[in-house]
Amino acid sequence: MNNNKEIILLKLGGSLLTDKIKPFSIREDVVKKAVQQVIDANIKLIIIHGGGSFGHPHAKKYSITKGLDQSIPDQIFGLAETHQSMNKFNSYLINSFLEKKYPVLSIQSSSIFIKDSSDILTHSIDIIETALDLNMLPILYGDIILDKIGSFSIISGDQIILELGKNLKKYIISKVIFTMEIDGLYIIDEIDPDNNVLVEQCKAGELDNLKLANLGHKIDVTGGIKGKLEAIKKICDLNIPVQLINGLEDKNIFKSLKGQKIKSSLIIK
Ligand code: IP8
Repeated sequence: MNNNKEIILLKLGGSLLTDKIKPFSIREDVVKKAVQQVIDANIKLIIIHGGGSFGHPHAKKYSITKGLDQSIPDQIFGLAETHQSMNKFNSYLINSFLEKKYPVLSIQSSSIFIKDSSDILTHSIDIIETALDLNMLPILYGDIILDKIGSFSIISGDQIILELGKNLKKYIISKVIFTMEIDGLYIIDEIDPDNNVLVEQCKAGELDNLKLANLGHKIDVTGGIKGKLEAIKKICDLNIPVQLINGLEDKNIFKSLKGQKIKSSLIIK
């Protein structure tokens, strides 16, 4: 690893690493390839992964995003179960790195972030930065988040990225990479509406006016592509470019981490 203060945040999408249609199923080959590419790139970064088929089914069943609701049977148990399910998924990823003798540190988002009404607070950025100083790769994940008003919700991987963008002090984020199952943002071709065109680059301010192609969706308690675009706009507001890439394409993650050209969507301020 290099020792400068620039880092990349890499979001490994839950729908990439798991089969979102089949609860609690890891796409082992995809995880293996992603891990190898991160190791090969050997740069300073933070990984944030989504919930996929581990987080979303429990969160949906117990309406965790809506907060405390006494009318939902066993909701607090469901809260605990949602967290533990994510923990299990995260452990799989952590072990995949450790098996390759690569130093990673699992950081539980529910232990370092808390909600104070609508604001998300953290006092634990030092832990992440100290791990980076030690050349450890911190891995965070979408999780439950407790709320000081005596409630709770879900913190998505995208929200975590935004909080890191706002709070990291010693490290400068040069880019955020979102890995997905498609090459980036697709819009409907004006002339041929049956055709979809990849947006190779655009400004965050233009996102609202794009006629996005409907490429289907799977259960997602944190807002799917709409929620993602809102997070991307806020990340770009911090002057951090966002690249959307296809994590299934051979060596894409490696190339993106190394700044090599690939088919993708780049969104800038
Ligand atoms: O997949 C959601 O994280 P995301 C995490 O990044 C849970 O939206 C627990 C559903």
